[in-house]
Amino acid sequence: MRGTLLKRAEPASREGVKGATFMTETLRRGAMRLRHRIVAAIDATDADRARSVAKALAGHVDALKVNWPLVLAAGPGIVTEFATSAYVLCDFKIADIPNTNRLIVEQAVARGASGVICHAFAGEDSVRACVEAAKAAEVFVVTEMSHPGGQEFTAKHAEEFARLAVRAGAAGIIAPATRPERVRILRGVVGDRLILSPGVGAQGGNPADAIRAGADAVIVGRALYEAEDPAKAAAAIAREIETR
Ligand code: 3DU
Repeated sequence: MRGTLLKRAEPASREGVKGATFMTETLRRGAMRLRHRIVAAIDATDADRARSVAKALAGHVDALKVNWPLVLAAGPGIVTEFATSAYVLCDFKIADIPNTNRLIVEQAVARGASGVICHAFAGEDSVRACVEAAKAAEVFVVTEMSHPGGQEFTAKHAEEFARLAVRAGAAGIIAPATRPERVRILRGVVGDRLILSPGVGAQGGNPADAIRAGADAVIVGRALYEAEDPAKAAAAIAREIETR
């Protein structure tokens, strides 16, 4: 996977789903294509602001990550809305028994998600349930979290979580841009699986350092959706990455 990212198949056209409440089952989701190496976390809780940020970022980022703040504010239809023109990564941090995980992933995918994020600590059966339910959509597994508290528990098990992700057939892992040295170690565990790294900007991580350490893309929230000019902010991050 890694190294051939730009050669991946184009995501299936989503033209046919405009205005639809659910995506049709026949639409095949494609793998994330990493041209800019930026995933935008749209955590704005004003739905109109979220929509305008998403629109401004078109052509500047590779995916839109949607988390509970926006889904609770705007409703799950926002996933379908964004999915008409973007790869939508549903960051629901899924961490339940296998049956509940399956139900959550099925709903996210039916709404248009091309990828979902789950936790590993619920166990391999729970992660496998996500991978099976996702079908053509991609599953990313959280390893070590990027905030200071991520060192209390997740860091101690991050390598195990990464190995579990590989065994379960996940597309990749989430690893902290705030600790590039940990990204480097986790890269050694996951081989060519994708690594997406949150923690850039507001949490203090540097995008170039994360990519240099082995991340395929950085996840950026506040530094984009709170920016006066989100497109300009994304372009500046892309430039930093290019000159790493
Ligand atoms: O700190 P930011 O505003 O750039 O947002 C980071 C996003 O990535 C946010 O949606 C958060 O929930 C998510 N995330 C982490 O920050 C750290 C993790 O370990 C996993 C996900």
